[in-house]
Amino acid sequence: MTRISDDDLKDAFATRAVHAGQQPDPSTGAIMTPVYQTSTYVQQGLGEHKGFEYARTRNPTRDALEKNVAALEGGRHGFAFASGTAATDTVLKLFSAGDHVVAGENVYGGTHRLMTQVFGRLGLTFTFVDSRETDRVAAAITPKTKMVFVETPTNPLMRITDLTAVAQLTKARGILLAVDNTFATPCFQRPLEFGSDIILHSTTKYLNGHSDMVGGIVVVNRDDIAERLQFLQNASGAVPGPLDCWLALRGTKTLAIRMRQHDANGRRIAEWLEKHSAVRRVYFPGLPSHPQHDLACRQMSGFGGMISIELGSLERARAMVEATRLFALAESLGGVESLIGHPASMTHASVPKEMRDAMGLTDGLVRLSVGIEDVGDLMADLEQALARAGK
Ligand code: P1T
Repeated sequence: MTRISDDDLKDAFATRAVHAGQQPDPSTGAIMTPVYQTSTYVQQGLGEHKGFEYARTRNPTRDALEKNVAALEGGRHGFAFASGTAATDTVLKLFSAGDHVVAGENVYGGTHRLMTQVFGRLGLTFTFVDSRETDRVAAAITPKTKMVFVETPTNPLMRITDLTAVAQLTKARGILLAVDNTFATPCFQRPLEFGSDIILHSTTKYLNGHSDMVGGIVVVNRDDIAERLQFLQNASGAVPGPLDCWLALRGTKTLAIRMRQHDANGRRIAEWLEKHSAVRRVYFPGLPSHPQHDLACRQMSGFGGMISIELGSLERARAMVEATRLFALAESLGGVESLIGHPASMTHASVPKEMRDAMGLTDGLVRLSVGIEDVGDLMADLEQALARAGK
């Protein structure tokens, strides 16, 4: 199992981002971990090898990424997957038919679909709750519950779960707390420090940061969960290729500096949008007007570039997303380039409409992934697009 060393955990975040899990290549001294583009490894004799037998089971480029992200989260073990969805899929395979999971109602649409339309058919049961209210999480737990699964902040309504309070609840009941940390990244929030057990990421997003691969990762501290995840990673086989691992690893090296810029741009744009007469409501945990701003400040050290805005109607949302010039209309988030999306018809189309409406995930909601471009240019682009959307 790829367990990271104490040395990888002792440095500050930005140093870990560049160095943790990285060794010069033993055969050449190459400072960057090579793309070990191989499916298998020659063995010296029966049962004699260098720790690598077959690339579904282990690959040195993947090892380097797993150790790096584990260190960023302050965890001991990392397991990389072919997508964020494959990471979630593998976590759900820790459980068996009849087991119950309490999940935040505002998880990514694909996560909701995986839970209800794949694992639901296989006998896992799910209760979706508004995890802003710890009491609702507590009330949903039954003797069959094995895990609480939340995103915080959520995609796209930017709801915050109180990680300390929910971890107290799960620990007291001997069940697991899994946190999808894709939006905050370990740069701004490290859920293991608040008592969570399992951290998930779509590395497709901020960790890679350049919108040039799809991947996922799971980080844990507990050896028993790590052993089971390692078994599932190999047994189910949804592993990433070495080039995608390499791209994610190149991305994490600049995570600290990129997140600073996403955060600076995000705050400026959220404050400006809040005062804009064409915008009905802004969802951004960094705004003092966000109803959970104090909680966000307690468990996050920055807020990044994800902002959602309510425009009041599908027509206005459509007009805006079709009018931007720098913000590209696209699924996904977390890259250096700014994106704009319409959650109800894009990322969350697989969530039933009644559930979307009840949560406030309306047809008038527009989501921004603010990149690291010049903030003045981004604001000018949004200004002209909002003008096209009318009042
Ligand atoms: O797309 P994939 O790498 O499989 O990751 C799924 C996923 C998991 N968790 C969160 C919080 C996510 O946002 C995602 C993917 N989200 C998008 C594609 C999106 O545009 O929101």
